[in-house]
Amino acid sequence: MACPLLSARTSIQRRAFEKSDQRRYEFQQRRIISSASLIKFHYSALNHILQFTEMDNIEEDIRALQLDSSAEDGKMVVSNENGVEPEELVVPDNVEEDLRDESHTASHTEEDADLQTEHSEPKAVVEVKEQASAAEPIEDEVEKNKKRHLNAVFIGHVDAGKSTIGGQILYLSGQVDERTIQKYEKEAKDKSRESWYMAYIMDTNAEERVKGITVEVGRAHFETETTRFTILDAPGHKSYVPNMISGASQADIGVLVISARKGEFETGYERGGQTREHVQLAKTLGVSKLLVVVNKMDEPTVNWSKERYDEIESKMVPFLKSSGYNVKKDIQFLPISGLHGTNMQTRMDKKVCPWWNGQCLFEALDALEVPPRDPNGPFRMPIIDKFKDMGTVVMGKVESGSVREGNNLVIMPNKVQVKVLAIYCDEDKVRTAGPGENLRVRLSGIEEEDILSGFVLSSIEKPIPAVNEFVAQLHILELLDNAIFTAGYKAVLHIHSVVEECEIIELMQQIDPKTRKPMKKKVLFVKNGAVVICRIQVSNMICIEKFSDFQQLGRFTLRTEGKTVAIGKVTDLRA
Ligand SMILES: Nc1nc2c(ncn2[C@@H]2O[C@H](COP(=O)(O)OP(=O)(O)OP(=O)(O)O)[C@@H](O)[C@H]2O)c(=O)[nH]1
Ligand SMILES: [Mg+2]
Repeated sequence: MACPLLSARTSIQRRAFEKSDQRRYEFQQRRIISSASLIKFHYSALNHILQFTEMDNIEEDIRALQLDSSAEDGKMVVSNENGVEPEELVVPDNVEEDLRDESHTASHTEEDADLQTEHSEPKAVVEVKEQASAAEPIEDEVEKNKKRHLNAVFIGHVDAGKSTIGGQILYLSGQVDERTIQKYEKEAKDKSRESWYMAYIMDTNAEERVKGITVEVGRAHFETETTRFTILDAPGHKSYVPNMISGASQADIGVLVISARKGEFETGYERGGQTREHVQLAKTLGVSKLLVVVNKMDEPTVNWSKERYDEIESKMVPFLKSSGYNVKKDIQFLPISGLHGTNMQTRMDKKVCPWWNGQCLFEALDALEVPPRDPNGPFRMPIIDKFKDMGTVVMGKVESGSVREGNNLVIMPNKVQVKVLAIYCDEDKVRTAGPGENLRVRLSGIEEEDILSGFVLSSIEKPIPAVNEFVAQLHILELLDNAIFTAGYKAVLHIHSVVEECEIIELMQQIDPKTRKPMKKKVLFVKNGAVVICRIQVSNMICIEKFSDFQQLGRFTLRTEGKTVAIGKVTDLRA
């Protein structure tokens, strides 16, 4: 699989890049910028596996399993006789369904989906301010660890303004110069996409720029007072939901971007809109906090209207609750203009918006609190990609534990012992790194071709379990053509960086939605909305954890023909 991990670089370097081995080159560019880098993922494997078809509506009654933070919502305790731990499920709220505004003003149509999902050409990267390149100095560990690190995924319906906001953040934090902006303005104008110039900072593929749609997850870094952020700019178009899942599965927090423009909020929010689907997937994938950014407040149909802002907030709140978020604790709304950078780095002028007294985006991001991670847990780093560079280099986010240069680790599930030769965090070489960090780790003891994405770099003492069967509690969302869900059902399993075909082997127990207790009678099939405990098999060994042991590596989604059909959590592992 191609691995277009690209570091920010100058145009001269880009030309060199085009002639050289892409991955090797980019890896050598690690010191071009310090805090600024912009990287694009290429998840072509996902796109091979998944056939993108119409993304039909996902019913609003999805209730992510174990949506534990929705404290205001009712909860149900589910126990069963199969040794599965008692679990909590959220009782669905009634979600308002009155939004059926057909005035679809979004500028993208179905035809826009004809983008090829696989790009031979990797995402090019913005030319950001060049900084002196040092010869791989080892960062001072104390310096490096002073600020916490958070992965923030930008989600929301197509055209909501995610890439524009991402680009604006890089611009405001001084990582993109005026000259580059002017160049993008001209390029966007030439493509008759004048207003897209800010999004070009994140959307770096030619196809993306022509169509004005993000396809691959864009990645960039910036810092606030207290935090180093990695931005994961997810695509909003329904055809690229698998890429969004990959981005969200690496995230700690989410920025849900909603367009306030007349008709655009409505289109995203209605059934089948990605505002809904992204929220539901984000919760399932472990994104515990959401900043809901009401964007395009400058737009003439909005003009910083308090009524419009309040309308969006009042419609989103019940939906967010029903998706499992505790609106008081986990959700924060704020109005911005991504295009103009208003209320982003600094609070906005009262002249612009007299009624807003709250925080700006950077402040809100800074203040977000996420549960502390355990740096002393067993080491777990799901591998999202790999390449050769003076050894074998694997990329991924550390989900648990810490790693140090010289450590001996094991790659699971193939149980190959490896030694850590070097660790790169963002663009810097470091001696040690902890949970939450996005790393590239150079290893000896294994060949690149013996590693697949989805494998896990793991501690030797406590390696991650490898199984080809597990028991899971599943919530069926919406099956294709209202099909029934029974033993023999096949789907694509997404769990951390694993994408694997799977089959339901046995339905073990159904959970009664009324009593919220396991039903006594044998279950042969279930329909939409059911909660069921079942055995799932995959043909290749995969590395997963029980949800009760490790949430991030134990929650998953099932997709069929490009549509999310179920979400679940692993309750038991079978050898
Ligand atoms: N007026 C106005 N337009 C905006 C604002 N933010 C984004 N836009 C416009 O909305 C359009 C889509 O912006 P993008 O940033 O590409 O949207 P996106 O959410 O990244 O879209 P996908 O990646 O395809 O899902 C562009 O024309 C932007 O200029 C804003 O704050 N105000
Ligand atoms: Mg985008």
